[in-house]
Amino acid sequence: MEKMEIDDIADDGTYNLLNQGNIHGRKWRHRYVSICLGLLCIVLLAGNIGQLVYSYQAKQDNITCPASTDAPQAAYNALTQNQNDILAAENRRLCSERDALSAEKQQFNAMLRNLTEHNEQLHQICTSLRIERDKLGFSINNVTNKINLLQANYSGLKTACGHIKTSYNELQQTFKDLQSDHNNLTADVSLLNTKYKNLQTEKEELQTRFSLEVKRVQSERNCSFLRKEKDQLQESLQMLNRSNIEIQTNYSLLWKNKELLTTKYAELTKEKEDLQMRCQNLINSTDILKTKDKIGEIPSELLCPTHWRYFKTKCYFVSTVKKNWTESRRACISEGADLVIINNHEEQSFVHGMLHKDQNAWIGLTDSLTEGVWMWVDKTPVTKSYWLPGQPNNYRGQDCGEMVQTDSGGKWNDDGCFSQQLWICEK
Ligand SMILES: [Ca+2]
Ligand SMILES: [Ca+2]
Ligand SMILES: [Ca+2]
Repeated sequence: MEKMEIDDIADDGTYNLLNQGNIHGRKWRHRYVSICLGLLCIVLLAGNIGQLVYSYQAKQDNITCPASTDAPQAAYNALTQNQNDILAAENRRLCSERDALSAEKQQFNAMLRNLTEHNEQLHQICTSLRIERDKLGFSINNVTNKINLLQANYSGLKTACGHIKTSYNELQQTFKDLQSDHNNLTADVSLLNTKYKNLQTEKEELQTRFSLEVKRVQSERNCSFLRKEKDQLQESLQMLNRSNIEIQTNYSLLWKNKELLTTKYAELTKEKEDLQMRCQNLINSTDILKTKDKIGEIPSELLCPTHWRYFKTKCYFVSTVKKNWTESRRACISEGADLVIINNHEEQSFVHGMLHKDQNAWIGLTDSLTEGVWMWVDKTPVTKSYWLPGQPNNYRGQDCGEMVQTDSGGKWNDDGCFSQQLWICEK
């Protein structure tokens, strides 16, 4: 469209210029032809006038010639007069026509001068127009070059426009693809959100399961620990059973020895009584009392080992380290003693008094052989007990006795045999 418009403008401009030149040329040609025709008419008219003038002079010459007779002469004269009148009239008419033609000639001459001047002006105008035409031709060339350049630019722009249209179509296609991708992605996002929520729910369920699993593992660990403790207890039980068998064997032997000794003791007692009876008569009762007083003054350090305390013919020891009941008893046996056996209230008070505040200690008391049947380590049953209220309760299988400090004095409690405690030996 732009090219067409430019072409139209260029063509119109050129066309107008050419048309204007043609119009001016035609007008000038018409004028030249009119002028020539006017001049030709003037020349013809001048010729006619000259002929008429010549004819008139010839007639004048003929009129002046003398006549020989009167009638014809009169008729001739009349006719001549008539003709002279006609000629005079004609002469006047021709003179007037001549004057008119002269005036017209002058007018034509004036017009010719004017036309000449106008012609010169027109020449000048034509020259200036030629110059302008050349300028316009140069301008037209420039414009043509510009038009060509613009056409080239237009072609380039058209090509670029085509590329842009192609790119636009491609971009539109890309946009459609992107829109489609966007829709797909939106659908994917919705799907992922749903999956995320499902995963959150699964995560919470797994966390719950994990907590339960952790608790289960902890329980298994506790069970494992308890199994180990149970195994240790079983081993200890087996060891105790073996010890029990050995002790029972020893007990049987000792029982036999005891019976023998009891028999011997009875015999010796009888001998002693006899001897006492004999001595009673022989020894002064005062000397006997003095001897007894001296024995009572003997310090306990001389009667018992170091760190042991003497009480009513027995030595007692409180450990400074802690062991379980079996190892505590083994330590006592290694010292030629055993865990303390409390035979009466005085001994209970004494043993309790050996402990400091907040101290507990193993004593020779157990129901490991028969649950609920408490016996001393020498297999003798418990006749007088000092249990805490509510004890023994066999909590988690407690089978070993301990001395416990309370505000109301020493009391007994059953505890787990593998607890680490101080211990009290007696020998
Ligand atoms: Ca005792
Ligand atoms: Ca028990
Ligand atoms: Ca208890």
